[in-house]
Amino acid sequence: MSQFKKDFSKLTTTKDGQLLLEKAAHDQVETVWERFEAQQPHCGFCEMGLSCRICAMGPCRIDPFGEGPSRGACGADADIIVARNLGRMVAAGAAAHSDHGRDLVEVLAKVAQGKAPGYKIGSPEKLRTLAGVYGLEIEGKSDTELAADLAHAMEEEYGTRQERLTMVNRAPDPRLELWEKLGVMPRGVDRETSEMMHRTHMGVDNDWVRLCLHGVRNALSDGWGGSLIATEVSDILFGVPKPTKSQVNLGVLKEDQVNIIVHGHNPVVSETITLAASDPDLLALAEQKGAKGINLVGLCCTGNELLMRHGIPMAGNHLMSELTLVTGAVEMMIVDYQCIMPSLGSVATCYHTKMISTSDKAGFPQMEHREFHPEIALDLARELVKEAVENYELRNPDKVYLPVEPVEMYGGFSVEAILEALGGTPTPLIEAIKAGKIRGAVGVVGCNNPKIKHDLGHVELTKRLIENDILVLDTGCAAVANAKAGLKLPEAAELAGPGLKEICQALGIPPVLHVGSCVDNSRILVLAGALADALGVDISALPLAGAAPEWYSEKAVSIGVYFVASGVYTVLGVMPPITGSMNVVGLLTKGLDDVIGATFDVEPDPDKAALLIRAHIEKKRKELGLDA
Ligand code: CUV
Ligand code: SF4
Repeated sequence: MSQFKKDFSKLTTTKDGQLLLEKAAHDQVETVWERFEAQQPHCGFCEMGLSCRICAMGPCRIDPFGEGPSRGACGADADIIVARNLGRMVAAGAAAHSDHGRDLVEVLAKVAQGKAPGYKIGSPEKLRTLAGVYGLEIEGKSDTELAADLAHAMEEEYGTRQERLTMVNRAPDPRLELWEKLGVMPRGVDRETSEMMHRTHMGVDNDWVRLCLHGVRNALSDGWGGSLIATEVSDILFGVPKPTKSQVNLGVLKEDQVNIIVHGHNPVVSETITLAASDPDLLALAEQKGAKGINLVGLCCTGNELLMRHGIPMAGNHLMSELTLVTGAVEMMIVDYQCIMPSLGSVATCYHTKMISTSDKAGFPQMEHREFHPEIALDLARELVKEAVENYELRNPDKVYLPVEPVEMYGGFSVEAILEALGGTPTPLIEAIKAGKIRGAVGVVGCNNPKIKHDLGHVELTKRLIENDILVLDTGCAAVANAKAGLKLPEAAELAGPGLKEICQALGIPPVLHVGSCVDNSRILVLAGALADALGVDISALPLAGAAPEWYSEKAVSIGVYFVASGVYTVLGVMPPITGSMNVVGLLTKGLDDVIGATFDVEPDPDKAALLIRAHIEKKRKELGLDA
């Protein structure tokens, strides 16, 4: 038995994680931590970004110690190789978010054509707001006519014809001018990703600075493009999130109910499953099978989407996904795409759990593929829920282990909801910041990564920030970590510094606001833009920061880059594979400040990361003359 199996408290801070890891060992289920350990030591060239396998003259690698080769077969040096690798990470991340956005636009178009039963315009108000953003003729148009026009305009955003994305106009004017001046204004969502793949082909862009700048443009096409479209269209179809009570951790699974987990990112699938799970016929069938009900819960970002809009409980974040199955209490897991470990199907074979994949672009070993299309989604959702209910009989009670009670939480803080809590305008927030009651705000975002003790990075950093009167907005797996730690309850204001505590208590909100899924980081951009506009400054002048303490995914790289490119200083908890080029490291951690008004830092220790962020926020306050 390997070393780590003896002390699970070294791997995760969470009680449910530790207890389920023990059960996984007992059930002989292999987890991500075990496979991660088997990968040690990692390849040093790859860790530093110094290996290249872009073409068939390679693979090549550069010797960081200067004794071996300093160039690949084509002549690329360390700077070129590192910048190309980083650029391709941005491209993959931007593609993932933006393709998710496209899928939603397609549903919107089908709703307009009456070809998507089971979907509707959930927020006609937001539809009209967005139609306004795109300058569409609104007068006298029905919702479906407007939806058709908006879907068409958004499809154009993905293409080649535009000189700049329309969505980008929501950024403050000084930012737009800066992007224009630097030549990083995103033109088309797919175009920037496609151009990145082109530029990084052998023999195209071999200027590492230009490659990094295109990385900026590519990431902006995600943050202010694909991701923002994903968020806004989700709101149009499924409603704008409002503060909602919910519960989190493995305790949300119920011993006496049919448990269905939705996992992945796109609410297109999980929303129809939500409808089907409350179907009276299926509830009656569940009762017939001896279950007290149908319990739908979420995992990762599709879970965040449901939590934000319907208060559907959340089983856990990224590193908990295998362990949810180890409870032995899951009748069915339905996945769409992104962050779904290919190991899940094999974990499920130890239990009775049915595993269902649903996206034409995402297949997995040992899962049954049942493809969702808007035309048939509702029928398919009903069929799947029925099969889950029927599977309840096959559950083996001896294998069920649900050792924890769920933690209460609040989610649903869309920008609209935050503004509403403030009385309709950002003014009270700005006043609180000016008065120093709130020193600033930080977006804590991103994944889990076995390189960091599970949830430690998120929770410790968040606690240090709120203690020091810094408001935290979080998304993705960070948001789930903070919720599990009890930080998303109004009572958590007790853990905040005196100023933040006063504000939270007056408004009845937690000091850590759940803003949504990863594509909803675009909500943080929009809010930052609104604050900057209200103060008449650029985003980079605001006492704001971003943090991705436990990031793992290429999507997180794109997020980090568009945060920085939007003027938000960002601290990463995991080092990206760039240390092979001190030029690239220098640009990202220092040089960008002069160019774009923000930089990256890397700091795995959450206490130290909090100090870096606090120093940055105090500096920005001083520059704004706030504490004179
Ligand atoms: Ni999109 S991208 S592990 S599920 S936050 Fe979670 Fe969130 Fe990272 Fe993935
Ligand atoms: Fe090697 Fe250049 Fe080909 Fe990369 S692109 S594999 S460095 S020859």
